[in-house]
Amino acid sequence: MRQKKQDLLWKALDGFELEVPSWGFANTGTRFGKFLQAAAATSIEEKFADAAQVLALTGISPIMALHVEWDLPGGLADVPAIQKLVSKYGIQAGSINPNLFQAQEYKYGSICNPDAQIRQKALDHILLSVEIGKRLGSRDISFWVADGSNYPGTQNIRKRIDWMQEIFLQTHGALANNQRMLIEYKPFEPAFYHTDIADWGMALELARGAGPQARVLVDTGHHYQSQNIEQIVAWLLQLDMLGGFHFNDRRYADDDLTLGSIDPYQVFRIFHEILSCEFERGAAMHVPFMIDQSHNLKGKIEAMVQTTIAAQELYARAALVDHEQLSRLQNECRLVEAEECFRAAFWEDVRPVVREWRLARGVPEDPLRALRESGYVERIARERGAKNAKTLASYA
Ligand code: PSV
Ligand code: MN
Repeated sequence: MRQKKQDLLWKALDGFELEVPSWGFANTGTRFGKFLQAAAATSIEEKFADAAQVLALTGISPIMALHVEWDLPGGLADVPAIQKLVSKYGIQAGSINPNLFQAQEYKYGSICNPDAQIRQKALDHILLSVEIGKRLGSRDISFWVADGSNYPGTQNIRKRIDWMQEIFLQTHGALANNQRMLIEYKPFEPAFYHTDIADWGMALELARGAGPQARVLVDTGHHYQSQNIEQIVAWLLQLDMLGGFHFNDRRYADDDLTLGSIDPYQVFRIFHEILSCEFERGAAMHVPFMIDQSHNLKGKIEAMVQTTIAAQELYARAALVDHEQLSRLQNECRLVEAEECFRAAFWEDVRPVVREWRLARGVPEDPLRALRESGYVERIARERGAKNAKTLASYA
């Protein structure tokens, strides 16, 4: 590989970081059940320990997203313990995820529930999440609103818009200057007739209505079949409304599969949109890349390392696109040459350079092999096995 490409790759690799989800280390699964893993984390400390292990192996995932209900069930009282874990394990607290879907009261919705008292309960939880974010120095509050309905005519969609808008306004009002709120969308599931925030247009409108610190979050699994996700990304970038990603892959719906396992070219195309925007603006976009996967069959830590590697390699490949040349070819409508210029980067094998980069940065050149050889998973499986057998009934 020529020197210019090498330099491009090293620069890209140095600037690439991922946030891992705390829930990806615990015994989560599908709504039909879960296959228990003896090595799954059973406490917030174990989640931090696992995240630290992934960081030691990959060097690029120093942040972990937290889910309030699962990771801070005691609310603000749990903040000091989290702060201790942050310094003990060298993993920062990442985005804070309020839980608006688990309580029994949310059967007919949380922030869109027709019952004002239930909406208030949801708002109280959101405001608690904002406060937790402030105390932990986490910038982003990340909203996944599972609200919706299953049958036509059973809910007033427009009233529910008003209720959401009102709550997002109040949330925005509680944010510190350095905090942001990210609004995720999802076309269906758990609701099957209508989802209150079903697509990026609705999320965008809600974010704009909430205030200047609100943005849209793109979860790659939350799209219709064959939807052009990179086009959505391009629009959000152009409007300065892209707040971040939840990475995973899908074949049929929100399958939570390993990033790039089904369509690596799509991940490349998404990264390209970001990098091309950075090239044109001459400035880094600082888009947070978070993983949102829950593995029922693969080993949790192994899958997290595999995802991290996949993201890193696809990002590196996207960084090889020659933006100047591509832009010239696009302007002159030289279609085949433009497409080949684009695809050439996708087909480039960056793995040897990534391995060199890892060694130079003090991490194993093959993180998956290093994980296997470390015996870490076997050790924690011995330590946690009995506890996991007991926690079959709990979700995280
Ligand atoms: C459920 O679809 C989900 O995967 C959403 O994407 C959230 O971001 C995540 O769970 C955590 O609440
Ligand atoms: Mn998500």
